[in-house]
Amino acid sequence: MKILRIVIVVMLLGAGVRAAFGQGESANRPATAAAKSEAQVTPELAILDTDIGDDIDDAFALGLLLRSPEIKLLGITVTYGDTELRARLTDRYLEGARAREIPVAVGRATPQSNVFSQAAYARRERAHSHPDAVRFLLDQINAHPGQITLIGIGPMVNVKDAIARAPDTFRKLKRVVMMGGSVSRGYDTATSTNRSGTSLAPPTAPRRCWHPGCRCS
Ligand SMILES: [Ca+2]
Repeated sequence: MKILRIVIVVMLLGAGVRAAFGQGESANRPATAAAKSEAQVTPELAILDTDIGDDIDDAFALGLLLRSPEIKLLGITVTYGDTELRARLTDRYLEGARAREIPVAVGRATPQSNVFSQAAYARRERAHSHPDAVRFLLDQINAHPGQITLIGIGPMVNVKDAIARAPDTFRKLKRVVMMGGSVSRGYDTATSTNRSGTSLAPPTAPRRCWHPGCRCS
């Protein structure tokens, strides 16, 4: 029943986002006069790195981003577990929100210790190929140096891989905003509590974000 309730919430969220966009316009293409006025403010460029599909919070975060005219979402990179299935879920979500033009890139698959609770929702989207998340992220950073905010709300697998592949490029991000969990203490001791889902990846990725040259919060 819990899974069913979460599925219903996701469907309602998608319907709500669709209704909010009304005339088939995405947040990046506002339709009303008031929205056009808001759009005159140059939006912040952002990329969302997410493990959407488990708890509902990432779906809410994506909905908020799509409804925020002050942010231009350049793309979404999915991370952790069955990433291809997460990408299909994201495609279906964006279709419901009439924002399918936003690119979805897929990170490498990893072992998954929690339940992919929205897998049934994701499987209703047809399977097709997606660009590589790390390549997409680095290409976007090079195309917009010093302008992109990376919002990390999933385990830092893609972040870790991007730093390992091209650390100098990664430092060209404007900033990184993430749910980093316990960065310095980690979760390996008996006294550690309150594990953040984002910290399921080794803590080395968030720690590296704090290196000189990376503005991280
Ligand atoms: Ca998450």
